[in-house]
Amino acid sequence: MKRITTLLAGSAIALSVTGSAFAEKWDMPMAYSASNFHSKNGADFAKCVTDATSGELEIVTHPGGSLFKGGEIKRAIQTGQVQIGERLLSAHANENPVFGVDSVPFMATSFDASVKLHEAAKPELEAALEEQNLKLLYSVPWPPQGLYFKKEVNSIEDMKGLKFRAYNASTSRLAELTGMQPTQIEAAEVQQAFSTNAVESMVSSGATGYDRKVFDAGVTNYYEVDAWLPRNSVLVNQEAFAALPDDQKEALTTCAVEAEERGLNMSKDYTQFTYDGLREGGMTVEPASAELKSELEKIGETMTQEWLDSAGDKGKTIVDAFKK
Ligand code: PCA
Repeated sequence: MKRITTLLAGSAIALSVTGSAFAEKWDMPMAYSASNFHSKNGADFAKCVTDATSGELEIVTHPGGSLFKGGEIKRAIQTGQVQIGERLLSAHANENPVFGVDSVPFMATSFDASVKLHEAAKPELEAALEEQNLKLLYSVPWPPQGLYFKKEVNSIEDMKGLKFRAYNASTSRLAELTGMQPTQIEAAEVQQAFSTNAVESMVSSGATGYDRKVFDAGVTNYYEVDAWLPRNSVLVNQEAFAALPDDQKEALTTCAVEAEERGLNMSKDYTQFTYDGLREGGMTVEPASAELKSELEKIGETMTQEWLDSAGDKGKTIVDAFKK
């Protein structure tokens, strides 16, 4: 923020002005820990915008769900309680199945496929967001999803009856189809949930287990499944965006393009880093057994069909573009 001190000519009165009359400060809620790469990338994005506009548009990030919890962030942006924020869009697939496109098991299982699927889905995603007074600024995938347990697990049989932490409808459905009992819990509360035995399992990336130190909460095994790569999306309230001068709009979109690219690379780097971190914490990290993987793939086929049924023509358009 600019501080201009003007000494009025011929008088001893100093007038202190903070920024210009139109300087804006935007608070940007984010749901994940400050040390997570999404949060660091968001802080870099915020600095990029603040610098590019010489502080005329200052963005301040609030990680860890400190301003709004994950589940509240999207609505807060839509209603203008905040102008901008980051959210795991797939948790809103109940509003529009298109939001769940990145969480269909085994549809896109690598970083390259995730980028391709996102490009294929973007027109439909942007249209769905526009209906809700939202604009997509950038989107960054989490590392590939695998399974966490407090015991060794080699097949779906071993998972039956476990209490399972879900983060969206698709992870709840996966639990149902594997005979587990899902409860939706914010990433910020995952360690607590494991340590009190409220849950005994979850599907997530190495990142969230590492960020939340689940090895200190009795979690012993991580199985690499590479089932899908869900995305965090940074969204802006459309009216707030439209009200900005052109140079500030441009700063936001230019910094967003950079953030999307940088975030993708950070996510790739964080994958191995967090597997190593889980091992250092005492956990066993290994690929899922062939049996477990093929059982999960079968469930993936069911869930792909369910998603296609719910997403209708739009879903088909996306999948056709993705498979091209
Ligand atoms: N971490 C987030 C979403 C996907 C991921 O890898 C979570 O577990 O909530």
